[in-house]
Amino acid sequence: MSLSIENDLTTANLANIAQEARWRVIETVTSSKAGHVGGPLSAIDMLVALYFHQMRVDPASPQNPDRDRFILSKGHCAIGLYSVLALRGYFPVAELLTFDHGDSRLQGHPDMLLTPGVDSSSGSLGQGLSAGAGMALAAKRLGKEFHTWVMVGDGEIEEGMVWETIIAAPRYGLDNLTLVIDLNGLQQYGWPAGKGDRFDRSEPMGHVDLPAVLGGFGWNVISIDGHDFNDILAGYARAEEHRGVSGKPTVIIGNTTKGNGISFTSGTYKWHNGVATPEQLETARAELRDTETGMYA
Ligand SMILES: Cc1ncc(C[n+]2csc(CCOP(=O)(O)OP(=O)(O)O)c2C)c(N)n1
Ligand SMILES: [Mg+2]
Repeated sequence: MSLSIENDLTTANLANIAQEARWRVIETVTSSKAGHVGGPLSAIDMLVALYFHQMRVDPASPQNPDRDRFILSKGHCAIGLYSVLALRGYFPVAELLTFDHGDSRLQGHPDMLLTPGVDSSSGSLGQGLSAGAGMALAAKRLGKEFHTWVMVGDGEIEEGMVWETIIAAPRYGLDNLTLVIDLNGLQQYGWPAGKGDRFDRSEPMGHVDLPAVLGGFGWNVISIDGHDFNDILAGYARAEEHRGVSGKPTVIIGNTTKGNGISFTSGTYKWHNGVATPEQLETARAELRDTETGMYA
């Protein structure tokens, strides 16, 4: 059974896939009349790079014990993960339109018992890194090579449980664990923007020197532009190079924009969640159009 990495894809291919994934997010949330938009769109490039380039996975064998693991700890962004999983072949793209229906495999927050490719249920913020550390520790104990990736939001890391694992993971030498922080500068609500804030609300971690803090806790720290595929792939490659060598877990700080890729959702907390009007959906369709074929099937 092969665990493939589709690493022959160019950054232009990956960017094209990400545009389609963005379209699937807004199309699906509009059709289901509920869901999150801003967080999925900030994460999508980093998710596409994981599933289409970095992780050793096989969509035909989602339970393969040797697969790399991924936990979307910011589980409200499930539709971003589902869009990428569908495009990668875990289930039909058409199934996305069942999103959040009562009898769907694609619930509003990830359910590892329902959805092929989902390695951990999530949605109650703050818990995914602990589960990921457990998986990484298990890999070490079992002598397995797989890598565990966890993605958290910048609002999410206000949760104390995240920091319990940030403290514990270096003690266990979990150099097979990589944390990706989607530093999109916004959470759900919060305070009006102050001096130095990028968007229309105060940044959850704007006052924290995250590289210094995380480095101080004993993590390898890599900062990237989370919308630049060259940067993302280089960051991921460096994180994997640490496995079995550095004795330290790695954190990738992905600098992103909430709602990235669609003009009216970009950089505003108001599109944390929401349903597009027919006019807004047409705007999104025009902005995300496939430059070669016109529109996605
Ligand atoms: C424990 C917990 N508290 C509150 C919520 C409600 N909630 C859902 S998303 C969200 C904001 C998350 O912000 P962030 O982590 O920055 O996510 P992103 O910007 O990527 O959407 C909140 C408070 C939750 N899901 N879980
Ligand atoms: Mg955020």
